[in-house]
Amino acid sequence: MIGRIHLASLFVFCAISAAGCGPSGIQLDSSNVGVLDVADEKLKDGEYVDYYFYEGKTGEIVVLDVVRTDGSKLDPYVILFTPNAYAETEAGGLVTPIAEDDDSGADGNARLIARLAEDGMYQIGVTSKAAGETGGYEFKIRTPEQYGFKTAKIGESYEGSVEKDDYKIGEDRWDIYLLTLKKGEKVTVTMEPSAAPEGQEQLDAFLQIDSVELGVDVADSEEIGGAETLTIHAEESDALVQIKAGHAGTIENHGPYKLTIAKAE
Ligand SMILES: [Ca+2]
Ligand SMILES: [Ca+2]
Ligand SMILES: [Ca+2]
Repeated sequence: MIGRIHLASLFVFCAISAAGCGPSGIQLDSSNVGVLDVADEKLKDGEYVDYYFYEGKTGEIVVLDVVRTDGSKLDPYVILFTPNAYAETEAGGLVTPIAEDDDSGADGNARLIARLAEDGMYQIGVTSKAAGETGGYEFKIRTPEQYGFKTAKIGESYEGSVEKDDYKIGEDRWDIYLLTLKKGEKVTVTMEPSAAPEGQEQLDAFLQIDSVELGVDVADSEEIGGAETLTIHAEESDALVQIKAGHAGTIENHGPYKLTIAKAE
């Protein structure tokens, strides 16, 4: 989850005197191939960084993927910053990270799922896990639908099944549900195994919350009578929560389940 906080340094887009001048954004699903190298700017802990911009809309959910290219030894890391901050950075100020990710993609690659809270030009830092890393990468912004992620609502239940062709992270398969919470809302998420098909063992359910924004409190998942349950509390602000419904053992242990999202006190 949120591992560390970076403060981006000054980034000059155009002459200070050029009024109204700002960065131009990249498009959804466009391929942005780049290299982190010694000529790049550095974050304060010494990681090289390339900055990109995306014109986002209020409530939009985006998936940011940074994948190392063939032959690259980079351990990709991605940071999403507050929108419309470039004017402050031109004046020597600092921009604030909203969310960041190291390894949510496959094979150590970075994948961040975020909800954009306001209209604006968002700044994104493509960087590395450790200081001084160099190498090639491809950066893309996509919609959750492009990955088959489902949108969940409070008070609803969903029948699903963890299967071998589900979304893969390492050796684990997941069904991904995206839930938007308003500030102060608290929910209990329960994943209950359903009766297994004839001749198949019942799923050993596993529940995880990932890629949450700052200010969201998540209790550890606990098993109660075969069902996994956990509580999420959006303490400080509206928040996007990524609910991952998966399997506890190997993927040989797959099967159907029911996921319920209930309002908690
Ligand atoms: Ca670069
Ligand atoms: Ca990484
Ligand atoms: Ca599934």
